[in-house]
Amino acid sequence: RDSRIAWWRDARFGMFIHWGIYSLPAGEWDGKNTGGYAEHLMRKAKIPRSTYLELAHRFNPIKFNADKWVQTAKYAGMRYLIITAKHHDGFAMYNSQVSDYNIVKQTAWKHDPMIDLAAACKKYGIKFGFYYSHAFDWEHPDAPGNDWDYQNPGGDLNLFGGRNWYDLHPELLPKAVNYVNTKAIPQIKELITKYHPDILWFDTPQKLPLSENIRILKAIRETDPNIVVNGRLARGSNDLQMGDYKNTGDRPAEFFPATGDWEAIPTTNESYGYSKFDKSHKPVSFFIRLLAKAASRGGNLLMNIGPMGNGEFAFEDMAILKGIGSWMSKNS
Ligand code: JFZ
Repeated sequence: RDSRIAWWRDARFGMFIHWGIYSLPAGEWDGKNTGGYAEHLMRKAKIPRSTYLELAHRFNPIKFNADKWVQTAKYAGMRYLIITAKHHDGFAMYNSQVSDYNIVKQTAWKHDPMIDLAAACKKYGIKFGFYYSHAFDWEHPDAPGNDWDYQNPGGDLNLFGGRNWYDLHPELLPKAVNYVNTKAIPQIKELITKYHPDILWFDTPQKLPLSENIRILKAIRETDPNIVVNGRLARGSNDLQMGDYKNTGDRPAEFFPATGDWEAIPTTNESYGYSKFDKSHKPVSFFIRLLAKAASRGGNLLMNIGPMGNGEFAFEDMAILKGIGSWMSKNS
């Protein structure tokens, strides 16, 4: 583990990117602000899978430029980059052979941005990796989370006892196992073998039983034992996490210190995915202080930005990144 995580310990500062077909409506559905996390649009508005797919048909980020994204991260002093390969909506933002529910098959753009980003990161010496929502998947009929198209556990309705559905209703377990076997594990293996990521980032593990999370970790280690894995792969709370390091903080712009290797994930405003309504961006000085605090306590900062549906970084995010970058060039 020490040799696996060495680069990550040195890196200190990374860019987190939440980008998906939800970036296009940018928090708006039926003329209303869905509020909170814009990447949760489908769940918040209870959008049927077939309607949600229409967003993909319209997704055409012609302004996307991998070199620009990575150069901006580099200028800000960031040394690793993690982007959503699949968020909770279940939509693969890369060319997946495992599922047709992907950016190349379903969008007007028909392009795989992860090939470009992996290449750009290599070119600029930035470590590269993926966020993959292994537990929550609102597309797959057997996965936890979607209780509007399906009667699946783990969603908002308190179906099957809510949070601990797998303890109360073990008869539902085979469905989740089927999702993990047919989508999650094959896609994770596909991401590893196709793009050779340095790090994989998982989330909301409490939606699956620990046994499934462990099976996923085993599959990763068997495919490539050198990949760094974050703590949210298994178990939700801060004390009980698996993987190579812990994640802290339950509110986007905050963190609390932990012991050992840890990482906080502040976002520039209060949403991870781009929201046209959320203008609560923190000033540059906030992030510079946070960076110093994290470094002094032995942690990493993975700062999130939400690019827009056209493929460009939002103006507010650019201003923050440039501000951090100019401070970096004066002070290091
Ligand atoms: C999750 C996601 O649901 C969200 O969309 C985003 O990707 C974020 C990085 O992770 O949200 C969380 C997960 C865990 C906590 C809070 C929000 N937590 O531990 O309090």
